[in-house]
Amino acid sequence: MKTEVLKAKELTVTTDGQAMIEKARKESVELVWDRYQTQAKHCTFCEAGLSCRICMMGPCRINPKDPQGKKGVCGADADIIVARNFLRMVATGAASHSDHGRDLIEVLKAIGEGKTIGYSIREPEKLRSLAEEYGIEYKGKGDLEIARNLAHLMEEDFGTRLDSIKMAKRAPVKRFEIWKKFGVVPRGIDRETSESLHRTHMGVDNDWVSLLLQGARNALADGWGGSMIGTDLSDIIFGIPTPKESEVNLGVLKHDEVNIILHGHNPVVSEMIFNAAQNPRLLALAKENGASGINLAGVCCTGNEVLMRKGIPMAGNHLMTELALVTGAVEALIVDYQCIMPSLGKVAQCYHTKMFSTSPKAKFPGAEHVEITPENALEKAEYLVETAIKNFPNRIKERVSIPEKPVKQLTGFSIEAIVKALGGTITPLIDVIKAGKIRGAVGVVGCNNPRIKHDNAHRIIVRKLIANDILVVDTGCVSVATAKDGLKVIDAAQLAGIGLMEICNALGIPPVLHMGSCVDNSRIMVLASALANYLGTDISDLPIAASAPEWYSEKAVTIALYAVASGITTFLGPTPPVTGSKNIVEMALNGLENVFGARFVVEADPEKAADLIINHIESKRAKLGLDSRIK
Ligand code: BF8
Ligand code: SF4
Repeated sequence: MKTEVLKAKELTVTTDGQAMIEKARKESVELVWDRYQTQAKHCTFCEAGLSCRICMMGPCRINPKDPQGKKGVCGADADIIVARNFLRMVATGAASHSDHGRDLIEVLKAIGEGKTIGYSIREPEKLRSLAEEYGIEYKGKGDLEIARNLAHLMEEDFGTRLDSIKMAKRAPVKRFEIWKKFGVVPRGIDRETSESLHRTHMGVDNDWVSLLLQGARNALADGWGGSMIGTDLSDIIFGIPTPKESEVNLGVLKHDEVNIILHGHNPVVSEMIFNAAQNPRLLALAKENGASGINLAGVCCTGNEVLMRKGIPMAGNHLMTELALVTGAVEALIVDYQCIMPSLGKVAQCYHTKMFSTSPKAKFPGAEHVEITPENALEKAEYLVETAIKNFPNRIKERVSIPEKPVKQLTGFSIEAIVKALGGTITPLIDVIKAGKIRGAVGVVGCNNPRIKHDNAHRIIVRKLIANDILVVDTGCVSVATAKDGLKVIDAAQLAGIGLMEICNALGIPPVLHMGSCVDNSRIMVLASALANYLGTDISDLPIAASAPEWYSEKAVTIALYAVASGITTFLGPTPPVTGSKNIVEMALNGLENVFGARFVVEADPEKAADLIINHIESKRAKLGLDSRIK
């Protein structure tokens, strides 16, 4: 099929991205946008959520307006089909984050049992505070014993037979009561995902409301369970992030060093690569091979994890992953799991780049598989770094192009770091919100999507929010977009409204605070709970919102749903595949307000979306009796 070649400027707003798209075109390297174009017109049934391939009486696709064809073979109508499809998306997203959390429990357990030399307990105080939360008698016990006990109880959280997973109790009392009232308190983390799959088998749950409520429970099991465990254990094992300077964009790659890109989501592998890259033997080997050093750079959420804790520079986000290899300057791409396009092995083969997969759960065409476990991690990490070094002489100098200079960024704003910047309590943050200097806060989160001009919506929305005195916290791929736009330096306060500018300058923080990877959206939940508890209210009363302007992933669906179920109204760019059910659309856009005190808003135009978010924040302020700019 012949397709129109779109100009690089129409595909991405980033200049490093544009340069590499043009280079890829010249070198005949196929990219995500090329494949997107060859997809022809999207199936309207699938886009509306009206196609079902759950069983082999089908597959079915239905048209609710057609009197002959408005039901599937089993009799499922639009509401049932859309709700089942949606619930399966939520379950997949929850499974992804939660399985990531489980891998960290396994590392914690291996530390406790003395089975690993690479990993250790970096934050004993946080370990003890988690132990206390889980009811472990920790006094007089050593770190390793506490680690074993905590790992065991967290494993229980995945399959618990209790009424609630442990960390759901972190929510404000009023919120927990709402969850109880609607029967969505998450029980076991795996149990909810498993039950969602059960309910969506043909002939099980055929009530769209009931299916959606299970979606909320499954999503909450992720946000207040699997993801939260992932975040807290990463902090305990690898350190609580603290503010640190770093850099971003493809300019972080170096002409004279061995460049290794870390991609995926779980810091378990990348932290070991970091350790291996400090090894004097390997540094000497790099010199022997003509390189002046070993340069690690991250992409996507693994990138966020090592950026937050180690200050490792960030090469790019989801749609920049192929382009990072197009520089021709990457010796090794080391991946764990999630959001790793299966095209990457092919792109790597267009250059000298070697791609390595490391998780038994995630293998890729064109990649060498080097399985990393808690027991062998350091040794295998050293092998990977060594292989990358030995690949340096294979770099084809004439094909190397590293576009532009990197942009500076200040990163590492864990809750602990934010509280510290505030002087030890959240009181000053509450005070400036009450005084109206900061109008509220918005978590801008999520992905890139080739359906939308890369990073364009992120930039427009975030710039407009800060200009209107709204503090932005970001995670995931958005955080790369805002950093590249220069919004994560203290000087960016100049782009903020007068009130936010004053606060940023006084505290020495940027107007956009990086809170980490996508599992770290759990940090936003904990912060929102702390604010609500301080005010003796519920999360849904706060002048806050969430926004996912360019989302693509099932994980983003789960995050958006747990945000709404936690009381945070969420603004989406791309429309989820639910438009085939009028009932579900009505529920998502309005009805949920009566259930969770929050709802979804869908607005593809970033300017309009920003206005809607600002209006939402101001109306929440008015309801709290604070001054409001609503006209
Ligand atoms: O988990 S933001 S594209 S990399 S899904 Fe993926 Fe989306 Fe990026 Fe991180 Ni989150
Ligand atoms: Fe068709 Fe029903 Fe089977 Fe879905 S579950 S494929 S609607 S028969």
